[in-house]
Amino acid sequence: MSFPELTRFPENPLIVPERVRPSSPLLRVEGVFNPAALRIDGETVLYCRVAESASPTGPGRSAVPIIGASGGLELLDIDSSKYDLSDPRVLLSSEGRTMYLSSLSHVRQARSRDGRRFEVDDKPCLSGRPGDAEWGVEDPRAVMIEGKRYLSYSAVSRNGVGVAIASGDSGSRFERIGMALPPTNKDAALFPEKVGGLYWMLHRPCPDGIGHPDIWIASSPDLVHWGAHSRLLGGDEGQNWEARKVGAGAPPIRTDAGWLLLYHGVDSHERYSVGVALLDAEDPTKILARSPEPLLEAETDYERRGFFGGAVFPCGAFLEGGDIVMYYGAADRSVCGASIPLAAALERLGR
Ligand code: MAN
Repeated sequence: MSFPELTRFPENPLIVPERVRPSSPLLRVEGVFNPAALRIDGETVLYCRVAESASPTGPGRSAVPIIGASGGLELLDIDSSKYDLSDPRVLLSSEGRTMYLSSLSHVRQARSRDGRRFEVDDKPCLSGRPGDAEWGVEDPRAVMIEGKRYLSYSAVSRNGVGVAIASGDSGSRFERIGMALPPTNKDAALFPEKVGGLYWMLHRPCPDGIGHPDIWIASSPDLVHWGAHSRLLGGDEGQNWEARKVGAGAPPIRTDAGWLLLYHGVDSHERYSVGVALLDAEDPTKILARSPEPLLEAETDYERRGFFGGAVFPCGAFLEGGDIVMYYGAADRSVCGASIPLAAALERLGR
């Protein structure tokens, strides 16, 4: 059950696929979800993941959209009878390996004065590129550092999923800085300010074999070179709702009690929930508290049904008038919002 102190916006879902213009006439928008969020000059700015798919070319075939070698859209004509299609997100081999994604994602800006009614840009502000992001860019998290906007995101290609960082001055266009962490790694969230003279980032390696998909933390002198990696928070040390894996959600929020972290936890049935923890203000490698119960679970119809039902996935949050305002993806289909008084969240963490 979600925290009773949490309020979902009555306007949810705030942005749905039908409201988003496809980036090409050959594509259909399947989902607009997992949004990064910033509050800038009285405006709420979201950077949403937009996932698009192409119509099959015939029976038993799939058209897989990718970024081609020239940087433009390319549709791969695939014999889908050779693959396991039980997960709508991917085409799996008989050994359970992801061979293709069923959709291609980019990032799109949406803006609002009241945080509820959004105008969605017609064009992407960040797209995949040949090489390390030919299968798209996913799940951005945004911070404003020294007046510049930064996105950390998953760059996906046939060579794996890595963590890349891009920056932008205006917000309608981001330029890639580089691949911060090579595959397999995702769910990266930058801290919004330096701590102890360094930049910090949460990330989620995906070990194969030994180890678990846990949240790790790293620091950098320049946002390019990352080191001093250490494991921070493991799902297997938590409760059932997060036992399978955890990943950073929104960039940490500075509070008087420490860094407040919203993260996602996944259970053995692939249900995604939102958890909350508190990190030390001066040393973010230390966990001060962690709630045994999830802050938000998929309970409403728009969270339980969609492209991938049963997933609530936070990528952006900020403080506003004593409340934590959180934006999250629901069922890999829509953008939703919720808020909770900061005092109530801290009380749940024993502060
Ligand atoms: C992945 C994530 C998200 C997505 C969830 C649920 O692990 O990268 O993109 O929302 O799965 O499908």
